[in-house]
Amino acid sequence: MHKISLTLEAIRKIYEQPFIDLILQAQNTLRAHFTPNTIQLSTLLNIKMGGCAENCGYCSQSVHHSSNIEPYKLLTKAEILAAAQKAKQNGATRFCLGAAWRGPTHNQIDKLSEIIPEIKKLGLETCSTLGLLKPGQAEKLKEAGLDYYNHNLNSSENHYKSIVSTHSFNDRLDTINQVTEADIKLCCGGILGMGENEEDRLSMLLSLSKISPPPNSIPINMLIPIPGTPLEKQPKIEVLEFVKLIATTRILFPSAYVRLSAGRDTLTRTEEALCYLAGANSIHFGSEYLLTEYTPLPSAESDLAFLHTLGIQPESKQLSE
Ligand code: SAM
Ligand code: DTB
Ligand code: SF4
Repeated sequence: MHKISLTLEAIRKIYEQPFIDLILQAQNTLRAHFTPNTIQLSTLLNIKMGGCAENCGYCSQSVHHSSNIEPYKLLTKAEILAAAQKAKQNGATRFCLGAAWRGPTHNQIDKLSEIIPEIKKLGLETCSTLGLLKPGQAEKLKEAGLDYYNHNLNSSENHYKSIVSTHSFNDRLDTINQVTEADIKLCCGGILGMGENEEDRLSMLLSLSKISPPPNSIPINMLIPIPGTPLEKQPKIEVLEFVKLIATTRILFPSAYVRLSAGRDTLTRTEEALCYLAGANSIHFGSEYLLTEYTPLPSAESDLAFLHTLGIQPESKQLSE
């Protein structure tokens, strides 16, 4: 089938329509592709904290910045599996391993290849976010049974240059290509609120749409300005702009999970509900924080109670009924 390629103007037309029209279109799009009132719950585990050689301006785990985190080395298989078991008990369906690496070594890929099948045996989907991949590594992860690889574009190509200098937007696209060529499903999104303008945000969506096949999972993060990083003083993005970007993402990627990612704890529960109305259907859930203590999450109990109030069912419950 001939695929019509999107343009920035077409994306802007979606984004700039009246707010209520945008939200309605997004919610209708969601309903045409997913069961209404369901949400995916994904639990994150930071398997290696801090000491990263890259200089991403948003990240507390970079050696170039002076954030206050306590680094640790790669967790053991037993530690990782214990966290996966807890995630399963809490009701998560996906478990994502994050590591503060520029990219993994072959030895680290081998270690993770032993752990991934064990996580799958628990009945969880597996995801990992390990940084830039070297040739052959995506294939190895695929052989181990990895379902998803997270590697974000994070911003527009133009703005990304002013946020990171130790790797390029093209380096990220190269890893993304390796992931899709190895037939691993792609989780790829970005961060809003890093000083980019509206055009940068829409251009990031355009870049996402050019990936073939497009991401199955799209995390939309709100920048958490972390003390000690170059972006520590960035003002918070307007929540309505964030919501509009979620809705636009939903419309452009109808069958992808759109994840309300970093920054959820900075929203009121009412603002969070607006994100679900705008088509977000996935959250990080069930751990104390995302990757570092700078990004706390509500407790699993509090999240489940809130979703219950909205009549939104976790996907896992749906599946088991
Ligand atoms: N090192 C790997 C990489 O950069 O791809 C994986 C871990 S990295 C911490 C995963 C993602 O976390 C980044 O791509 C970025 O989108 C997000 N992230 C990091 N710091 C953040 C912050 N302060 N606020 C919002 N998102 C952040
Ligand atoms: C993604 O897009 N967001 C998650 C996940 N992928 C790995 C991580 C957000 C990290 C927030 C920074 C922190 O925890 O310090
Ligand atoms: Fe942080 Fe990942 Fe950048 Fe390393 S590569 S500084 S862990 S965002």
